[in-house]
Amino acid sequence: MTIQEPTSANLAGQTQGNGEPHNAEVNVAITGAAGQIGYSLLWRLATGEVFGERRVNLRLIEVGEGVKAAQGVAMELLDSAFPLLGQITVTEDLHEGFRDAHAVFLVGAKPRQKGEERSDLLAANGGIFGPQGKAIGEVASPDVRVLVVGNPANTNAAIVAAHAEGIAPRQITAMTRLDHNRALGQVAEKLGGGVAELDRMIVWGNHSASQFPDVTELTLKGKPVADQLDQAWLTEEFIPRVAKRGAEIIEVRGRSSAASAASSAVDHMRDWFNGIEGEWVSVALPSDGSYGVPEGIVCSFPCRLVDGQWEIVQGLSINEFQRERIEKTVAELQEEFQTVKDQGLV
Ligand code: NAX
Repeated sequence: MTIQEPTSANLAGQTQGNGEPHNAEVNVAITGAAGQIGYSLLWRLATGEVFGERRVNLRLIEVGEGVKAAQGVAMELLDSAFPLLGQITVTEDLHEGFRDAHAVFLVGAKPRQKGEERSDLLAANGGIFGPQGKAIGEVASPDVRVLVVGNPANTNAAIVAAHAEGIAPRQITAMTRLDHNRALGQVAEKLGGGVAELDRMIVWGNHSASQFPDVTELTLKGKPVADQLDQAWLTEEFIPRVAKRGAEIIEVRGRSSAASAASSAVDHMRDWFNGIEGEWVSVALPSDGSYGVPEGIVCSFPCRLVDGQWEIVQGLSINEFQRERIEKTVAELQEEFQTVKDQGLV
């Protein structure tokens, strides 16, 4: 299939100051489009929920048997008759998929096989995310926003950042918004409030069991709530539950989280394109050394949006409990980073 060129690609994602987008269409690439997250995500992207009133051209990037399945997904998208849905492209070719892309969701990844070491998994994914990063650098729109969902998401994003020449590190992120949303859900249930009344939740570190969901700065209707949450509940229930929620979902549902993952990916990209006033969300991005996290590793931080770019919230005082938890998850990220460095992937 051919791809229609965008009318004003470089202005995508920018607004006129009144919240209205300049340009009429946006090119969106999704790898792993035939997977279960893709099956939920694509419908949300086609509605206008993320990119507003712009025409959405979807590039569904798949491999192997996934290509035929993605063609079926494309047929269903067509059958949904979305007024804002433009061209749908199904491809295995990274250059075709990423050409002039303004938003990229890297969802497809190689899952860990039985008996496989963590280093094997990192190497296998390096073989996927390195070439994807390179192709993004070569053909995507210069203002492209990239969200890595496929696991191990943080280190996969570090590999993308190392290969995406000409793309600023801050344009490449990994998803910890699902962990953030899971943490909000747990606290809202505990306190009996709505998630919309909560702000300043933080997830630090890796999208893995070592992550640190942190309520130290959390507010409910603008007022701090840490004092209302007892330490035993936080350390024995809340933190492990959020960190291992993925495994809990598999145990109960029989399959991994897909709709909640897609929903969080939508939240991440919608906020990035449209802005969020003053709010904090958790975003994994290449560290600039903030909070002692070594530069280059992709770590989840509290972030807010300033002029369309994620900025790490600065100046938080970190107590001993937080320091210990942050160091633990950062140590895991450093180890992963070192492994892919030794493999020549970053
Ligand atoms: P599925 O196995 O349902 O789908 C994955 C799809 O990716 C398949 O259709 C496969 O053909 C395709 N694929 C594999 N390699 C590819 C490549 N090189 N290029 C393009 N497509 C490729 O998995 P799904 O449940 O959709 O999950 C996708 C990924 O998200 C997994 O790595 C999973 O671990 C990860 N997750 C990350 C989360 C996060 O918060 N960061 C949460 C949800 C999810 O677990």
